[in-house]
Amino acid sequence: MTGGTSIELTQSEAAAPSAAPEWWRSAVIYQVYPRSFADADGDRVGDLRGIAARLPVLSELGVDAVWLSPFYTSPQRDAGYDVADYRNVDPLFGTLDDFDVLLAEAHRLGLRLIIDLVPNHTSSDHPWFRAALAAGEGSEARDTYIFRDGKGDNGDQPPNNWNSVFGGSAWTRVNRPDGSPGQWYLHLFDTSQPDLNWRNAWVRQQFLDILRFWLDRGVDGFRIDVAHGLIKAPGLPDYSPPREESTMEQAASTNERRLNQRRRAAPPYWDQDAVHEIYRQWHALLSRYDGERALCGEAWVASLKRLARYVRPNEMQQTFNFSYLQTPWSAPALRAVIHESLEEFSAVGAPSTWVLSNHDVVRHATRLALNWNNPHGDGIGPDTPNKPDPVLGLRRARAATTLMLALPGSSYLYQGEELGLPEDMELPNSAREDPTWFRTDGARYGRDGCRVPIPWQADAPAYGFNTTGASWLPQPVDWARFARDRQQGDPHSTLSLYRRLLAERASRALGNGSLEWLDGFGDDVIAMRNGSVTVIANMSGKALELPAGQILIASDAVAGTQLPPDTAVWLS
Ligand code: TEU
Repeated sequence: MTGGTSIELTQSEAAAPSAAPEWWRSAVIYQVYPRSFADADGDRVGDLRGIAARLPVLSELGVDAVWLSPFYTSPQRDAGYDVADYRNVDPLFGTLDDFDVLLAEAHRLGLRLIIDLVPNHTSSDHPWFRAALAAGEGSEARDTYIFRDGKGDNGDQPPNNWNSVFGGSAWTRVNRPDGSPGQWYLHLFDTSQPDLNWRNAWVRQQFLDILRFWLDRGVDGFRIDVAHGLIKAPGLPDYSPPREESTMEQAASTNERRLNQRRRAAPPYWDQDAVHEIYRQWHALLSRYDGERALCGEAWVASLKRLARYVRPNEMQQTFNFSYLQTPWSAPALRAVIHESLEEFSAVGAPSTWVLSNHDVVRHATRLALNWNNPHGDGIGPDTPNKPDPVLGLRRARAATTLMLALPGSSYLYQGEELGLPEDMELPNSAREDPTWFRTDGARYGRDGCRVPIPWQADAPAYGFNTTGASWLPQPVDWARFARDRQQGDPHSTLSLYRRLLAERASRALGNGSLEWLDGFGDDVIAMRNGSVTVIANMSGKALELPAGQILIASDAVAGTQLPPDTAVWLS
């Protein structure tokens, strides 16, 4: 792919020739995790009024859109991804009026707002699930979820061998009204998150109505939770996960490993072909609204080729690029995933997206310094051996973001990464809330370490998260140095770096640009051009002589023309 052949792939090719490309083709979208952003009422958990008050800060930062993680009515067993009413706001976060104010404020500031839709499962507190339980076996109401008889003489074995993403079986048995044990229901996540039956026409109709409810209120789009999971294979067959990679496979090149991965069949609960029909229907609904409304799918699928199917012309507009997020800090691996992403997404006329952090993964200022495998969702905690070096992590994170924001397409940022926030690796176990921790008896720490409320002011209670000083997850004692007010006036801070990158990216229209690889810098260096900007990222472990040009932005200090290791620059 390098070594002589340079590729030219344009993200805006698929846009209508005369019209400006749609906003979502190039947008930088900032993820707000409402529990941990800003707490206006001081009840330990962030809220919509807190977010509305801080929106000007995001507009100044230079992002184009905000994605809000769930704020709906919910018993909060999975931090709001367990929804009990899709058309209301949980009192923890405020009211529908607060939502309308927040949306109006976003639009006033020129920010788009997309919200999180959770269609794979509801909360077990949802009236639909309550009705299904009450209605009994074989009823229409039961058919809205996935109930099955158990195996074994007394039906006391789960219907199949599927495991929950959070650990343990994916099935829970319920009692009949007379107290005797009855059927089992499927939950790919927590017991409190029963999976809906998406082969049921009534369920589909309900979600069209829910989409309309929020579209009518004026949202610019939706992030679709577990978009790859709605349809399960007929007959719900047992699944045997592929054996662990052999040493030979581990030694294989990144490209070979990628190919091997592709050959593996998806589990019978992920990425079934029949799921796409749902998104075609949603696409048709959104296109009846003005203002370029968009769907972004959260789909953890095996390959970029399978992923691109979710953004074919009549389906979603975007899908998160988790292949990119999961790529280690290695130039050959990053070159391969960037090349493949641009190729696969442009083949279907969609923009590529890029993301380094979110509320489910170890923050990239920590993850990029890992020198061992940390499986997705495991997290890092007090007893984890061989913790990554925070100085190296932050240095690589700044370089990684400098590279990402130069790429054509759309990028996602997760609240706090603009402050260089690391994973909280010392969160006390007694404070944990992620169901992963409980369902695995503490074998996996889970995701709380990336969800700690963010610091605004160095010298205020809860670092300015609220005025009471209490927060739902305790904040580390040494986070004053990451506080936004400390970084504001400091030209070397991570916040200043993000601001400069976003401003330059916008003024040079890099999101709608195209990428050309540059040769001659060696295998361990990423060198590319996007429009008027040359980008060099040094992963080689030694200093590198920069080509001629003026440094526009450097992720860290550059001495003369020597680019230090783990540093990236934009040159003009
Ligand atoms: O995540 C879906 C998903 O598959 C994961 O990334 C999952 O969180 C991870 O594997 C856990 O180890 C979405 C949401 O982003 C996540 O926060 C929710 O918990 C999950 O769906 C269930 O709604």
